[in-house]
Amino acid sequence: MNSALLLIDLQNDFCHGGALAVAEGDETINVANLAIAACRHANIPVAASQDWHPADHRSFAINSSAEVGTVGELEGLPQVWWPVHCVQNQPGADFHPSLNTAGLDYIVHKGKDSSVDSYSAFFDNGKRAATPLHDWLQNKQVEHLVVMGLATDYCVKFSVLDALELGYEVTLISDGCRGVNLDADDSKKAVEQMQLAGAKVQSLAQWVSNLDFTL
Ligand code: VGL
Ligand code: ZN
Repeated sequence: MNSALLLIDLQNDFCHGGALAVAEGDETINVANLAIAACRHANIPVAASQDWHPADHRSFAINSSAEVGTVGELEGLPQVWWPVHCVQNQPGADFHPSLNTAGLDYIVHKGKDSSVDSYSAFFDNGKRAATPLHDWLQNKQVEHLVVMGLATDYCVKFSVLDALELGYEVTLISDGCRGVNLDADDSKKAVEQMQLAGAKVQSLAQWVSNLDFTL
């Protein structure tokens, strides 16, 4: 079965000093670089998503006259109001400087429509539009996705649930994820939800040990 690695939103704004910094977010970068190296050896394609918002995105609290961290509604969908983050072509939207971007085969941008948030790398939150990611993976006859990144309780969770719904087998690399945790146990619950939906949860070392080569 063909696998692909999917790295979710390893961007400055979700890392230390960023606009929507996730605790220990930077610690995912080494895990990602090890995963990329393993994939290069095993001929496994690597895709990465970038949260890629226009400056007028309405998930930004300031654009919706709302308070950061509270929940409201956007075009009929529940919406957490976020600080301004990952604005297209701004430094906050760049990949973390330590990420081995030369090892990426494909980049998918999401969250470009101002009127709807897009946690998943496959669809916006209303499932109104799809990104090109599924087509790219199908083209490569990928059936198994290995997923890690930021944030566990938002973009990783929604990407994994959509991938399972689309029929992929999914392995979540647990040590390659960190969460926002608006509530303290959000990430724990997210992992349980992904597992219940059918995702396999492994550490990077566990996953790599089952590839037929040594790093
Ligand atoms: C994300 C909140 C808002 C994420 C993106 O990458 O998990 N979270 N936008
Ligand atoms: Zn966002």
